[in-house]
Amino acid sequence: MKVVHSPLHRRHDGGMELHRSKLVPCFESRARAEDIREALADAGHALVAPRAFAIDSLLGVHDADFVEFLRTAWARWQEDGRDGFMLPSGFPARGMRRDRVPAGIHGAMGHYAFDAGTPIVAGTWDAAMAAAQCAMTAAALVAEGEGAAYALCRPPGHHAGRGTYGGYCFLNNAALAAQLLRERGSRKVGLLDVDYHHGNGTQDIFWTRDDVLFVSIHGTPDTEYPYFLGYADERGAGAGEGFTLNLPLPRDTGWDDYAQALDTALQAIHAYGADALVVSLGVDTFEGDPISAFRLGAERFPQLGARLAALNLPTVLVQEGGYAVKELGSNVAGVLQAFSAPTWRPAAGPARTSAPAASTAS
Ligand code: SP5
Ligand code: ZN
Repeated sequence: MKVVHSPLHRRHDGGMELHRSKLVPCFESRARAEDIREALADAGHALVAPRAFAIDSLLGVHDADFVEFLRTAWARWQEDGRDGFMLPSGFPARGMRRDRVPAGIHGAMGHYAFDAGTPIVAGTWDAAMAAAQCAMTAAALVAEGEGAAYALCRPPGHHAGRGTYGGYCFLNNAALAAQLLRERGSRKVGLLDVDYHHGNGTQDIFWTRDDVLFVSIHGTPDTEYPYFLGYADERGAGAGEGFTLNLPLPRDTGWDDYAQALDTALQAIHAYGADALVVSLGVDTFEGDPISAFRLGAERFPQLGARLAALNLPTVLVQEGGYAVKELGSNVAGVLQAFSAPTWRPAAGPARTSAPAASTAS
């Protein structure tokens, strides 16, 4: 299948994260994307470059002031006489003000960030924008008739909300893919997040919408990052009520229990009547992942891919987490296998039209 990849991810490098009371190099590294790219090229997938989507194409998913913050953050940091990497150290918690953005860069950072593990460096904006373009390009390919496409996004995206960043994520690549599918003829998009961590940003973005069903299988926030979202009682609000489904699982979950949750998730997407699928593909569910605690062996990733492919929907796969660098590429390649089988072809497809979704006749 087509793999959309940009070398610009390399510009996001050199930052540190607060981990167990120490600043350590980010687990989210350049080597991750390099390993995936090599494994997918070896497996015979075709690497393609992203298209040049403009900044405006982010605004269906993100607030304009947030995008402007990300675009200019590094320049403001430098004007403050600083170098290295940017991490916030204060956040507006309960009882403090969130209705105004402090004028200074330190306060502004705390306003938009939600953790001290997501450094901004000189090249972060270029890399995040390239990753967003990879995701939108993969979605455009699927809207134009490809059965499936994979976006090799780095930095990842599913923790980034409408106006917040964290969890190594700046722009929500999977949400941008879903939004583009909607604008190019899809009526109902199923968005399945299988990263080990809850996709709090994606949930935030689609919380009040019924045109994208968000389903997430993840380590329970009772003990796992991002801690403050991802419980089973979060089901959406307003028009979006019932269109968010969280399936949290305890640490040490193995394949049998995982596969049951996966069946529940796939059944929900089928029942919803999705005409396209976006997968937030984190492979940090792997038993060897250094920051996660599920117990899926490498042999489970082809099985995961086969179940995803069995939905028979036009599918955009978007890379999220996965930090066991040595096995990362082969685990991702495993998921993609079923979609590359010569016999696989999605049954239903979004209307192949360039007209906006809203004007598509039923
Ligand atoms: C995209 C993605 O996978 N983001 C994950 C961000 C996680 N960052 C904070 C992790 C803190 C978990 N604590 C580590 C415990 C090690 N046993
Ligand atoms: Zn993750």
